[in-house]
Amino acid sequence: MSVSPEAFLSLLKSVASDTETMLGELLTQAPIAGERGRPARLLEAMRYSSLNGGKRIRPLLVVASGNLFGVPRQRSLMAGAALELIHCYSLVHDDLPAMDNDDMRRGRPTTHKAFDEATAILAGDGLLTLAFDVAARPAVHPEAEVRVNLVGALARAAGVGGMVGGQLLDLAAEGRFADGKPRALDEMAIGALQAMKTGALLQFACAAGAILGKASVAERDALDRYGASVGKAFQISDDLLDVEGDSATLGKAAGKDAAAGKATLVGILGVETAKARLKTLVSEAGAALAPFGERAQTLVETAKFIAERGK
Ligand code: GRG
Repeated sequence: MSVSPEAFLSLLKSVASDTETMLGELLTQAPIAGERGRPARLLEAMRYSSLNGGKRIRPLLVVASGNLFGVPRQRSLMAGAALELIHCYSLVHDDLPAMDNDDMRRGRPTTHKAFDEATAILAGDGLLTLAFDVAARPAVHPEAEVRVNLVGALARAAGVGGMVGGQLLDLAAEGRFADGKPRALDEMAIGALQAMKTGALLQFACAAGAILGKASVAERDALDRYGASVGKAFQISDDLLDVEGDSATLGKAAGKDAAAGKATLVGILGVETAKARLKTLVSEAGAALAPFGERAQTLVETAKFIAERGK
């Protein structure tokens, strides 16, 4: 049975709303066991950076991949919330003057603009560390071994060999650590950089359902292949939005990649070829899910949504 676009959007909405509730509950003013206190300004900046915004695509991928293995929704949502905390931290730090220097995100001032740079750095640090606290909680899975697998995979996706490493490669390609002149990367190098910077967290989202559902190696591999295609599709569609989107709809500055001389696949391939590549990636994502048959229809729709999204 296929999932209609309307049913997909309604699921995305419900996951986004449940994620919002869960993040709100995780970010309460009252300290929890083991904490000494939660400074109000820091907590306010963490809430500002993670609530009331975001499509919550990553939690949706955790829920949808978990559904393949009958993972209870609340467990997937908790793992998804941990992942979303890391995603939100990365946006706060990425927007800082030392990185992308952006004033607007999700249609409102970035965290360092709404607060100040030091508070934004600490809010990002707070979100990052809270993510691992959340991922390690028994509410994610009653078995400690499963939680350890999840936490390890999350750390590797987010860290030096994943998102953080990819961010450094991106800044290096802009010439930040040398003469300030952008480096011309070839298609392979761009692909490798993007697989780390944005692909790793998306791929983790798909792996998370398999980890929580104690999937077989073959099932895990299938979701890895799906996640890799979705990660590439996400990046191309993000690059296309930077070229074709307008700042008002995006809720952030458009046209920044070209202005910074950033190497993107859209820049190398051209808009039309990039759009054709996007279509190929969506069908590759669907093909990777073949072992799951009809049960994977939500993930098929998610790949389409990611490729066609307007912001
Ligand atoms: C600072 C360690 C560090 C890493 C930053 C992911 C990243 C690395 C920076 C984000 C910059 C950026 C705009 C990358 C393009 C892909 C991306 C992550 C877009 C935003 O993700 P969405 O569309 O955002 O899921 P929402 O707002 O819906 O959550």
